[in-house]
Amino acid sequence: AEGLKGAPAPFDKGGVKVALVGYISGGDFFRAFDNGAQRQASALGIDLRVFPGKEDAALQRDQIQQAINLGVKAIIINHGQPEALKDVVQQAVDAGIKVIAFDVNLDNPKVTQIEQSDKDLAEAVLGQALKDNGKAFKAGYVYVPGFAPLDRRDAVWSSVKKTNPGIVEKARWGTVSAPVATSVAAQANAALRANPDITVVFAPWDEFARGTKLAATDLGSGKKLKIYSADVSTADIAEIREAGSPWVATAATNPSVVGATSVRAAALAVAGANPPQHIAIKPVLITRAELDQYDIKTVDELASKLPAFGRSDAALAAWIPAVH
Ligand code: SR1
Repeated sequence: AEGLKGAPAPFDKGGVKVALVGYISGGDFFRAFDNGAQRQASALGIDLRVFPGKEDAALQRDQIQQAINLGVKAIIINHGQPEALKDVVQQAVDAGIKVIAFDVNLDNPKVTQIEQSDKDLAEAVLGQALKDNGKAFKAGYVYVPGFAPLDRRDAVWSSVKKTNPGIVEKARWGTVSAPVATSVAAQANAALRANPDITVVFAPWDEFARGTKLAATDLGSGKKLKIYSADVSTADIAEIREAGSPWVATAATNPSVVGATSVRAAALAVAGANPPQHIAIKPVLITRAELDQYDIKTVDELASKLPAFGRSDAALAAWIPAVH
């Protein structure tokens, strides 16, 4: 293994084992997160062991156990069900392993928690929805409780409805069953058919938005509907910019930046440099109008146009090579 010149132990010798244990298997967000994590790990000479999730809490516990047995120095946990993980995470902590949790609240003072400032994210995109549609409209909402980012975004949706009693939530749907977009499309089809007066849908995961768009297009109701989401990928940008697309705005971080930041936080912890206990990566608002105005076709072009989207200043150190 190649060591990293000028880096603190154990990175000076290289081959530091770190595990990345996921919960959700599909979708652009999680693919890009893993790519960013892998790029940052390679730059640090980390031997990253990736355990893909299958939306199976028992499997995820087992994978954390496997990572402990492998002798990893750190474990990054990407989503999951807190109650199924807390004791096995405590075992890792007791074994001296550093734990970084992205979007799953493990409620453990020894664990660094990372999130995408979900409150800001939901406020930004719902602010755009109010700007576009006024303060009174019939809405659809896509939600699955029990996932930290969705619950934080849900708190903002509840508060926006409370402040604007003219917003009426006519239907609610959502599932994390893979493939998510296809499963959501079937639900959205029924909900939109039963509630033809819905004009706005808040779909705060890009897979939710993609499924809802699919249903609206099938029903021919795309023209009178506007979809507001979270997340962005190159495929999402194409869907948002498609002629007549109902998907008009999203608020997002760059998921590969979030993956890279998670690995940097793990590296700092392993080097004894104590990363902050809570790291929040700031999202940006992305509207179809702006994508069209600057003719942005890819996530890389978005990062060049909006530097705040292309990087995070969290968990940096002089010895950690930057990845873009
Ligand atoms: C089921 S949770 C899905 C969300 O996780 C990440 O936070 C992404 O932003 C996605 O929206």
